Amino acid sequence: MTQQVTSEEAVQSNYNASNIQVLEGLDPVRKRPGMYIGSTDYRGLHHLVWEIVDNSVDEALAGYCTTIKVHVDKNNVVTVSDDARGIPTDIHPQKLRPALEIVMTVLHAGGKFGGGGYKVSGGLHGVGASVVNALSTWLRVQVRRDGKLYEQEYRRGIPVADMTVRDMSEEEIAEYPRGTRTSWLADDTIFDTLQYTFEAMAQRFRETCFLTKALKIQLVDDRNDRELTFYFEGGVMSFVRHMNKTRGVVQQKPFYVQKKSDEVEVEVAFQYTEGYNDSIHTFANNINTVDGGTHLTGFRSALTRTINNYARKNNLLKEKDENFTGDDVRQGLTAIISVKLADPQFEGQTKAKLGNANVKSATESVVGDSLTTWLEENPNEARRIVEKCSIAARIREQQAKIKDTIIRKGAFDGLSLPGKLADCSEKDASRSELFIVEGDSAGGSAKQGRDRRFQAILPLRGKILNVERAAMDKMLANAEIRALVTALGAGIGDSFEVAKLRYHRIVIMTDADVDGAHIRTLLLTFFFRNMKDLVAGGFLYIAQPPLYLVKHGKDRQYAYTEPQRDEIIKRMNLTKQPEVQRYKGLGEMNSDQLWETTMNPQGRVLLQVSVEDAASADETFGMLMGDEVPPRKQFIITHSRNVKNLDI
Ligand code: 0RA
Repeated sequence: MTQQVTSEEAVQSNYNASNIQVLEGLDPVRKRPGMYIGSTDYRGLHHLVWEIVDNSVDEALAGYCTTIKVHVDKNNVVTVSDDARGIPTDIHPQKLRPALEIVMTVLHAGGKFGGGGYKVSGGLHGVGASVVNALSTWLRVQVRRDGKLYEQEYRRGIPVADMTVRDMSEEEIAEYPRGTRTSWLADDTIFDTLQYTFEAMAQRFRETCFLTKALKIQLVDDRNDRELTFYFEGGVMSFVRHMNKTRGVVQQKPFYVQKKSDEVEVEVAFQYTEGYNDSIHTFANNINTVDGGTHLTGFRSALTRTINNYARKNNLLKEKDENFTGDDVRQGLTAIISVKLADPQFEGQTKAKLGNANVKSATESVVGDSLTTWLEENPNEARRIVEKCSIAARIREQQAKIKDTIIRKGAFDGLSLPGKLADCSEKDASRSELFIVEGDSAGGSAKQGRDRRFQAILPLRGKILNVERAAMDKMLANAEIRALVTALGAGIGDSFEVAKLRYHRIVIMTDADVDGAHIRTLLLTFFFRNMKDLVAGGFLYIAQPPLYLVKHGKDRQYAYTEPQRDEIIKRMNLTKQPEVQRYKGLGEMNSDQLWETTMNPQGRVLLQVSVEDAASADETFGMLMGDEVPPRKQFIITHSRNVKNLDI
């Protein structure tokens, strides 16, 4: 006997009213599926499976589910069944419909029934079964609990009829007593393809089972008679072994810990390989946090600290030796860091970075404590790990030396002058100037406007420099910087020789905007770090293009500051309103104006950059490279001196 279950109101008002409501509810999903599942290609199609399976995995995380079965039939109908508590079927007190129907037909209804545990939020995760329902030609959901079988079917998200309930037979109870079973056919008017990929599903479920220790997932594919079952007693330790299957390992047995600290469940495994790269994967509530976050930070700091402590204590690092760096201890490391917590905060553009601050200390203390003990208890493994770190440290030191020698030997010697340098005809360096100009267009104006007898122009593409802003060592590989070093002709680093400089006035000429300031800062830093004597010798200058042009009839005057502009206007015999032009970039000036205002030694303003001593310069530039603006401004004011009308 099948019985229709609805509230009295729902029975009285027939199905139409609620149909309309449902239609409105899931309409946005069918209109813009990409917003809910990312795309409508094969990835979006698989997202439907992840969505339904993840709901069952949530039950496993809460301790109510041991087995999930995923079945794909010959017609691309997917069935996911679990042995969990079953989606609630009782009547929702406000909506007066069965909870099951609400879960399946109302957007984001899932969380409202959440029985605590480690529910996730944000991103594309947990958009709910209703999204799958909306994007399916048909879907059937069945809940078995307490000897009863509840069922409802939908077409494109709309119920075909009210939920039914009946008693199960003895056989049915014996076969499948408890849980939720969902079958659906994805809508081929929405998706480009209905072809599920066995490998993609296997990979996803394998990973899910690594991360959910007690969970078994069975994957059955009727299309090609394939079947796989995943279950890993070792949790993330099995994950690490799996990743290292094809790698040579330094450690026999992976390090493993699972422990709760400050309401955060921390599970970590790692194993060193013979390789040189690290392979560290992090998860929060089973979500792959590809951009890392607080769990990764906590792990890294515990690893570095604990290995250094162990090596010192056991005299494997001698007094004269420096500590291992983070890079040293991570070389060849394969690691899984998995945390579970009640309210994960996902940050960043792709919401793939864990932000909860307490997770750092939780991970750090769990890993720090257990690794300290583990190293004591496994002296052979510990010795091999420290040896591996020592090799990494030695390689690092040697590479630094090699780099140094290459630079000293003059990697830049013998290179012909860069193609984009517009050199001057003067050969006497003391009479020659080099303008380093931001951008090709400003470079063009400067080339036209200059006095080619003694002024050379080197245009640099600013963007490229800007990207490399953080990494000084990378700058040496940068084509723009190499051009600069060759143009100057005096070497770099320890081998830099002022006597070889091809120009005695090196002028940085950038736009008066934020980008220009960035590039200027970067170039200043570069010179301080790699050509200190050039700065100390007073060879470096900053051009000062005017900020304003004040026009009044035939009278044209340039102002370099705001007060100067006002002063100029005040002094004019005004017969009408003067016209004030604000220059935003060098490109706004034609070549004659650029010459007249900025490059012509008769009348231009140059700021000479000087440093008291090279040591403090580097420190200052550390600060300059920070994101704070005030110190940067201050530097330029205190360490620059106005040099007007340099005589040539
Ligand atoms: C919240 C509460 C309860 C069960 C579920 C969620 C649940 C959801 C899904 C989704 C797929 N399989 C599921 N199994 C269970 C039950 C609360 C109770 O009545 O004990």
